[in-house]
Amino acid sequence: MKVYIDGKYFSEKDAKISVFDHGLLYGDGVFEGIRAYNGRVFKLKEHIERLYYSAKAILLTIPMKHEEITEAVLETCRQNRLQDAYIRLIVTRGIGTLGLNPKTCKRPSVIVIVGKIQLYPPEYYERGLEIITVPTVRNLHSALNPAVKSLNYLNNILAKIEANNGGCEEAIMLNSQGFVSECTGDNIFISRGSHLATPPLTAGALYGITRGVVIDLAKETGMSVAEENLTRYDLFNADECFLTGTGAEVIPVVKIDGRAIGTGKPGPMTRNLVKKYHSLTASSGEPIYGAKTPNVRRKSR
Ligand code: PXG
Repeated sequence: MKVYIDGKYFSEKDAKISVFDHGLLYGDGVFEGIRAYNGRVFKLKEHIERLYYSAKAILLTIPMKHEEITEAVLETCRQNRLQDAYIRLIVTRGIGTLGLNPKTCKRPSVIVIVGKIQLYPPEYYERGLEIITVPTVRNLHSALNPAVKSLNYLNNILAKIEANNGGCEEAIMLNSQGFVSECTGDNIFISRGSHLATPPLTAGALYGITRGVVIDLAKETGMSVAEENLTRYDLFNADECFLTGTGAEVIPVVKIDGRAIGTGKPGPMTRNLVKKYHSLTASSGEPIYGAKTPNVRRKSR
């Protein structure tokens, strides 16, 4: 695999960043996890916009225009002849001194790594996930706002370790008020009848791209959708529960903290959204290899 670093391509062996980069020294930087399906990058514009919003929040000036970053992502896919991929786009604060002041960092580095996707095993989609609430509380927005997709993921990593210690793949994180925020790398939804609910961003959720897509898809099916503060009690008594994320897509949850959710099996509403999400990823996105979609033809007129 070839890796993009600041305008050049390197082999995996030679793709290296300085030990003085504040991305390493302090987790000072931002990133995106993006996917390509069938030769098209799904929701690329949305991911790049979120990258710039994250960067703005931490006063990091990305040294490239939106279009240049878009092209770097597409060209890295081309260089690696990929049709389906997981794309990690990273902007680090850059090389500085050992002190934490970012003023010493001359220029942020832009990195694009592409790879094969690590999915949950297919049986989890069939049977559903069993997850638990963990003790590590989601970062306060007054400290490090969870809306910033920063390189500092220790909050989520600690929760993930606690989930693994409890024999689970994912963890539900609560905020300091005890409301549900999200999972370590996924947003969470519950349904009751034809109503779908997910925590608001103010509860400590990331503005998930998949979350946004699923909200739109659910509305199309005639469901009412609301961003609501949710408690564990609300989760336990939901008809259905599922998680959303670029990696996981839409995955059913069938047990939370030992309580079966609904029938204890993936429900019809979740299955329907999984199907609709798959058909959207298969039929839309930014073409990697040229103007083959109606979307691009429209632009060139
Ligand atoms: N919440 C958090 C904390 C995330 O990191 C999501 C929600 C879902 O957002 P999107 O935009 O992807 O729908 C994420 C993103 C991984 C991995 O390797 C997953 C994410 C981030 C980093 C790594 O599984 N999910």
